[in-house]
Amino acid sequence: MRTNHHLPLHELRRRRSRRANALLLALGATTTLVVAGGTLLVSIAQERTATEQAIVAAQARDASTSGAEDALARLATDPATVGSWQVDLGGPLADVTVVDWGDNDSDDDGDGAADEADEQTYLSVVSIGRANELLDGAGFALDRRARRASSTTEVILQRTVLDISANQAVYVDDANASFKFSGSAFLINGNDTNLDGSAGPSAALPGIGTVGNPAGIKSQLKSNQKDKVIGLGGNPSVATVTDIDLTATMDALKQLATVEFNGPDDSFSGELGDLEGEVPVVTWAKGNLKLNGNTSGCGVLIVDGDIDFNGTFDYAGLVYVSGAVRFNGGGGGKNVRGALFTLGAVTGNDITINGSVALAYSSEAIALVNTQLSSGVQIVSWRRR
Ligand SMILES: [Ca+2]
Ligand SMILES: [Ca+2]
Repeated sequence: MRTNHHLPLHELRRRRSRRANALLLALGATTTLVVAGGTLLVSIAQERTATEQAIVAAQARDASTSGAEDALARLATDPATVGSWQVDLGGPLADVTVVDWGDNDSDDDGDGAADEADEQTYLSVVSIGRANELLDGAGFALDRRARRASSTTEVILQRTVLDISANQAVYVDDANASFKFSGSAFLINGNDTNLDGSAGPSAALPGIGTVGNPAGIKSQLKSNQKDKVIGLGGNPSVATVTDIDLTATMDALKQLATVEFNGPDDSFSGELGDLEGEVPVVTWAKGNLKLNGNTSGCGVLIVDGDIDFNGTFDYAGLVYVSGAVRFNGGGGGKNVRGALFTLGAVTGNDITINGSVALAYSSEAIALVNTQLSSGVQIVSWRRR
């Protein structure tokens, strides 16, 4: 029987060494397992931290957006809204501040001057959303919560400032415009007329105004029609007025449209704004428009094409037409208080006036439109960080 005692010394050492190595290997495996388990736990914890942080960051962003939306809602109700307030979103909070650039002693557009004319129509909203943050009594953040986040939304707004004026009751962009005046039941009136038909406070304007020599338009009125165009300068009241960039004016007003017809040919009867309640709207027809039946309204009516007034029409405000204007006979009276502007038709008569048509300059109607439609704000920019 062979025992270790019979082994040479060097062989004995070699065997012991091999056993020790095996033991070390076993120990090493255990250590690796322990380390791997530890890494896994740390990794899970880190992942949870990241998830929680992402949730909190998202809550802060949502809060900052909600705060800005709250400011817009308040401005829609009361355009004079300024100041600071807090919106509580059931945990997350938003600190909202609305500043009127025209009135804050600050050079908000960075042009070197504070509160100058350029800044007068602008507002800014800053909404700082915070999630999981403790605040002290003075509103300062306390550094106690493990995870917290804040996010800022900045919105720049511009007030709508509408300053439409009229220099006549009916403006024709072309002194060579062809009219078709039928009968003598119409009245184009440059004398200021209130909505109730009484005399208004402003000075009389021409009934028809055009760019260039008005003789061509005057000559199209028969003798029994000359006193159907009244206002500044006697009968017929047709005069040269300041050239208007009608296309640019119409393009600017289209931005405010809340009622749209998509063209190329639309028909409508009903209300375009609330005439009775004096609530104006901007209507934009992107093609030809036929108004049939009973139509009434208040505001601005823009037509990129020809307009046919077929039924009864009762309107306070401004009518802009890029094509022909046809007040067709029959179907009841057509009544516009405010002003009417046309570029003229591509072919055929530019303006047809047939039947009971009353077109009167009305400073009251124009002021109503300017005031009521100037109360809105438009978003110039919106960013969140
Ligand atoms: Ca300012
Ligand atoms: Ca400035």
